[in-house]
Amino acid sequence: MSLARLQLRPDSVVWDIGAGSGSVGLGFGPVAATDGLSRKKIVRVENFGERPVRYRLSYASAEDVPGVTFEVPKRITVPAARRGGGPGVANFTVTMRVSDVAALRKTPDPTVELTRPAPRATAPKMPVRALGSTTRTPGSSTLSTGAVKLAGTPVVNGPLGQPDSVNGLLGGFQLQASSPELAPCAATQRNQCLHFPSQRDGDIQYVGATSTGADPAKDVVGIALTTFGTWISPAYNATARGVSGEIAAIVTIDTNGDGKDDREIDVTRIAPNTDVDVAETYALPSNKVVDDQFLNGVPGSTDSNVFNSNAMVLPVSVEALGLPAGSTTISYTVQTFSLDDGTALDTVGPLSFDVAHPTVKVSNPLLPAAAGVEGPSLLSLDVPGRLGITRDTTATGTQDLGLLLLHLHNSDGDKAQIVETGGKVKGRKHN
Ligand SMILES: [Ca+2]
Ligand SMILES: [Ca+2]
Repeated sequence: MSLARLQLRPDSVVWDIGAGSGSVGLGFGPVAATDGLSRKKIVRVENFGERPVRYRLSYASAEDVPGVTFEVPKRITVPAARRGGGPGVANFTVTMRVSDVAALRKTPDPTVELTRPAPRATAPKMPVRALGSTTRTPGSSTLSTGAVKLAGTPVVNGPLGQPDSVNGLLGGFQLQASSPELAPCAATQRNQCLHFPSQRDGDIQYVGATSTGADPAKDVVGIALTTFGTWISPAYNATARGVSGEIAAIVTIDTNGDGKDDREIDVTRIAPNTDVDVAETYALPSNKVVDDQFLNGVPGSTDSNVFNSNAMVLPVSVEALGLPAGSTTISYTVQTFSLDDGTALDTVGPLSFDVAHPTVKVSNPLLPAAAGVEGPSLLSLDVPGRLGITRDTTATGTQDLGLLLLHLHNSDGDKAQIVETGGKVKGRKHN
């Protein structure tokens, strides 16, 4: 916003965006955009001078955002300071309006790398505190091999795999657990509860798993989780602990059924001061890094809505799991921690998953190579049409609660969808 025709005396006028903050920055934060959506912010201007001042206002962009307009009034007049103290005050409204959702583009932050990270030999591990665990009774769904039909308006803004494009992505998983909402902490309960309402972003809602197969030479397992609240960043950052709204998610895996964890997956940054979030797998107890995979399984050149979300996919290569010969079943536990105060929040598991035989999985179409995925993909494009489903009842003793679909680009609270029966999915909406 620029000022014109203005004779300002030093310190005579104050712009205040927040209540008493003195800030002159104005941001709308992340917005789940739909056509015609608008948001408003009030700017308060205080005049400590003896005369009224008049501003002519206009909006000047520092970085163009196609499909979005910003409106300000043409003029404001701020009255002179009141006699006996107190500034003259005028408020005006800044309106952000999504004028053309199809024109929206994403500009990658310079801290996001667009290519696959190389595994690192050592890395700071997240602190882990033991929690009690919950186990779900294995169940079964009535879904059968075939297809589910997706309907709705897709998010397709530009070619797949281009850094400024946004294409809605979808993941399908064997739903293995549905975790209840945590209650606020009380004097008698300090664990498995919310110390702050913002910790809902670590309150696990659903956990699921899938795989592209069981071949150590090429296949990948994906652990999916959703939470009841929306996180700002999903990754542990050893150099910026305690950033409000950040959570840490870890998955511990017993690969040989002896009751001891052999692998741990952390959601972390590949390096300090970058926003390249990875699922990093360690061998236990050596803590040696054995795998780094992009969070959600796609590189930074394909947007997967990592930040300000409540759904994520933690991939790990089958090779890195180091399964014993002849065995394809793992037992895993998902835990979340709040970085607001370092407390353990929620835990789900142990859950049993057969890497070679997911009871239900999306068979086609999977993301094409243009998305930058090396090898078989865990995700599909979230577009209307048929989504092929393969049902496999070979696995025994694994939690099978249906199909968990993650619509990674849907709006907050609308990303997870449970399909319990075969056939048509009604009321699907993308936004
Ligand atoms: Ca929960
Ligand atoms: Ca073990």
